[in-house]
Amino acid sequence: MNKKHKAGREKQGSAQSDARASKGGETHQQATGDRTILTTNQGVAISDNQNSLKAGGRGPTLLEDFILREKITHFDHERIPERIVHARGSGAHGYFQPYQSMKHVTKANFLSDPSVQTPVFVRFSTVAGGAGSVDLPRDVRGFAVKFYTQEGNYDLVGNNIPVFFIQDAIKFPDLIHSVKMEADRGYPQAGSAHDTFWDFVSLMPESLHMIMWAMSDRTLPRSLRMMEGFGVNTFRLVNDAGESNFVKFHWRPILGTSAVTWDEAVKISGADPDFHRRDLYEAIEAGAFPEFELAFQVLDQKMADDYRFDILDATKLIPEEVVPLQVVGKMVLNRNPDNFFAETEQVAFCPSHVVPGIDFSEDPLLQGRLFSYLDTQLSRLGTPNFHQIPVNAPKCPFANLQRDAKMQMMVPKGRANYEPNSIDPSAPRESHSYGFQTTPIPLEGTKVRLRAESFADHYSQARMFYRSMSLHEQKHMQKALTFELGKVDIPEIRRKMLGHLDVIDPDLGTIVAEELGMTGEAIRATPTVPHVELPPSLALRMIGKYPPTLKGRKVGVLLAPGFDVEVMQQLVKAIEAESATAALIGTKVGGVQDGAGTKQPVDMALNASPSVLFDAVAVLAGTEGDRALTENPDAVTFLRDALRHLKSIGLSGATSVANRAEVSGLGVTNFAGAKDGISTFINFARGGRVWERDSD
Ligand code: HDD
Repeated sequence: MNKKHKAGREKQGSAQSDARASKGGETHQQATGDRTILTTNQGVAISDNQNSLKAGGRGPTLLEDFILREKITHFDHERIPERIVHARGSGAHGYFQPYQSMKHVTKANFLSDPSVQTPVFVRFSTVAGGAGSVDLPRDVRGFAVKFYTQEGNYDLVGNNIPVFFIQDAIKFPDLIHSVKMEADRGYPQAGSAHDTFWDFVSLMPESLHMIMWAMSDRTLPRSLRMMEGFGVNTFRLVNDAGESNFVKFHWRPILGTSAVTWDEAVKISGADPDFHRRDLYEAIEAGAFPEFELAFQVLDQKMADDYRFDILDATKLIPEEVVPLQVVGKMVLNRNPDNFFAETEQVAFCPSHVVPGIDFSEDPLLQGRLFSYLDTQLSRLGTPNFHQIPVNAPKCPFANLQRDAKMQMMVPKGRANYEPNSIDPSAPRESHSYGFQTTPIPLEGTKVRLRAESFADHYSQARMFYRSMSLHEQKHMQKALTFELGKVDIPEIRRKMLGHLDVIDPDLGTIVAEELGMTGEAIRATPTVPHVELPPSLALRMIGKYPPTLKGRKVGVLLAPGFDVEVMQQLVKAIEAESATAALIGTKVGGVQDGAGTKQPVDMALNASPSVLFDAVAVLAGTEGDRALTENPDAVTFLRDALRHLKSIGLSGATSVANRAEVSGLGVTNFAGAKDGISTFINFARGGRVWERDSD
């Protein structure tokens, strides 16, 4: 053996010496004391995890190396098929607790007793992108909640938008094929701005209402903690007396809703592709637990019959002004997953997971979903035993006579694996009193492939949504449509879309046509039924719906040499008093010298912290530091972008860089100049954006 290589081998081996395995009859647990010894999956202690088994130090690797083969084989199979939709997701544990008993409408135990906390696991997701895609494409967000109730698991698998693109599940594969990366070229990743998606939409007017939502600020959430959630489909609630009502489920974020602008989304995607995942994780780690209130819209059969639209049509919503929301309880997300794969990736949601007291409607989209999710878990997780994975397992006792299948973790005892049986009196039996009872709904009809006429109006609610928006929100929608259609190569598709927009709102159609340079080129769309004028619903807006707050938001404080440390301390205190976070940014991550010459620590470096990552910003500098910032393009862009994105901006000694960036106007506060400068800055920051500055 070559001497040099032998020496190398021994050096590495000696580093492991204290983790050596059993000697002289000791088990490896005994040998290690409190140290965990590395073993194979068969429990055999490993003596060397640095080198594979070779014929000589430089010789070929031997097939006999069962330790190498076990490790590599396991690694080779680490990935499982990603979800066909909603592949990119972030999860959290928490609990749900009702404010009051909802017994009068549902017998579901977890909604009946205000003293009961039900554990939950939540997974937020984007729809179109792969598991490794960025957090901020323009996309719908999934909002799926698994309630581990004492009567079994209940999954509320919703989105952050209350309506859906299609009415019948048979169109789902077409919709998803059209929005995902194109079949031949494999792009774009996680984006709807391409020909196949808009081709599909232009041919499927039922998607237009959802398109209005998708082009609104709802699809660019500032944080997963600041989104509303919706069950989308109509479900039923059933009480002890067997009375059933229809219900729409809503989630309301305690922090209110916030969105980023498209320009911010594009820049954040580069600066921090994990923006949402990080934000959720950090908030929970910091003890700022995200909270959401669950609310119901309950309708009896008569209200449903009288409603202008069919409650079985998932492309329609019921405005809060028509059926008010009843707030039912609160969900608190207070624990991050211990392991991303084991929990967030392996969690399996199915709308068919319901508990007594909750039942389905005949919504044809929901009916298809009841099949699809169970089916997809079989392909993703590979076995009908996916319910045994800890994140999926009920937390109440469960027992039946289903047996075997891949990855069976349980060891059932006895001979009785069928029912009825007389040989095991303790074997599980059905229970008429506790068991799930399907609501008896009389059905009649002819077997047909048909879309009900009551589903035919595709334009009225699309128009209502657009007309309900504030002017700022309408502008964002116009721009989104112009951007998305601008990325469509085939002019015919753009022209068809312009025709639909003309029906939804002629002004919207005109503006988008102008912006595309296609005035007068729309292909007329002819609705099958005339649309109706609906009153606007202000509850559909994001701007102004929730009280202004800085709670849960992040303020970026850029420090340059010579800054006034007292101002910094007062500012940080004021930010924290709002239950917001102050992020200290330095031109160098190693720290920045304050005015007294003391080096102060910072959280992050300017070149990795553009102002798009923050809800408001401040720049604190001494004379030298201010001068240096004027020469630093990152600092100038930091301020310019904050101005462009209508953020509250605070300045202390940073006059030159502010001048260089041409930063002035409402919401730009000089701490030295203004009386109560810091509180003025905070006041503007609470408002989210200084809309008055929107010159556009
Ligand atoms: Fe779906 C996943 C929400 C219609 C088929 N869907 C999935 C997830 C959410 C939704 C949040 C991710 C769950 C997770 O985090 O694991 N889907 C919706 C909503 C819909 C909807 C709100 C309309 C009301 N979905 C829908 C239809 C079908 C599917 C019509 C098929 C007929 N959805 C699936 C799926 C997925 C899924 C393929 C992929 C991964 C999974 O189920 O577990 O089965």
